[in-house]
Amino acid sequence: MAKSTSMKAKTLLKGRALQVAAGAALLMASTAQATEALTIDVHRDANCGCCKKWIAHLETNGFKVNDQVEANMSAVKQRLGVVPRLASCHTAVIDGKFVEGHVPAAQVIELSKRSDLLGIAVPGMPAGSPGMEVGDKRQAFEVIGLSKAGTDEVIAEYPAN
Ligand SMILES: [Cu+2]
Repeated sequence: MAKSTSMKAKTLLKGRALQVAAGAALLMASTAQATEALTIDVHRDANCGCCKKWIAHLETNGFKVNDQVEANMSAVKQRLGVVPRLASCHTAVIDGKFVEGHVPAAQVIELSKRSDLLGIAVPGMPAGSPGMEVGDKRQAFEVIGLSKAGTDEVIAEYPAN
């Protein structure tokens, strides 16, 4: 009797080891996927300096940026569903969702987990946001999410306390 119990325990252990191995393989696969998902298209005007600085911020944080110079940014915003109240300078697209303005890389990464959102935005051009550094000036700003229903949600507040 004792022998069969110990056999059962061994089989369970073996099963558990297999589960752990499978879990590790899954984890590795999802890490590879996350790296791929970091490709982002950025639409901007030719002479936009702060747009280029924001692109540099993304690249520093591991993104691969497809830089696209546009003749008509308001047409691009309209096409991508950026409502006028959320508008800024450049408009990026990742996984079919828009990223409007000087959004910090952390929120761009979090956007991949939000299938309920059309996109996120930092409206205007607040000083101190990524790509809008003006000496030590730190203007408070919010990252706003636009839901598929058309409502706004505050995703993050800066400066973070
Ligand atoms: Cu700007």
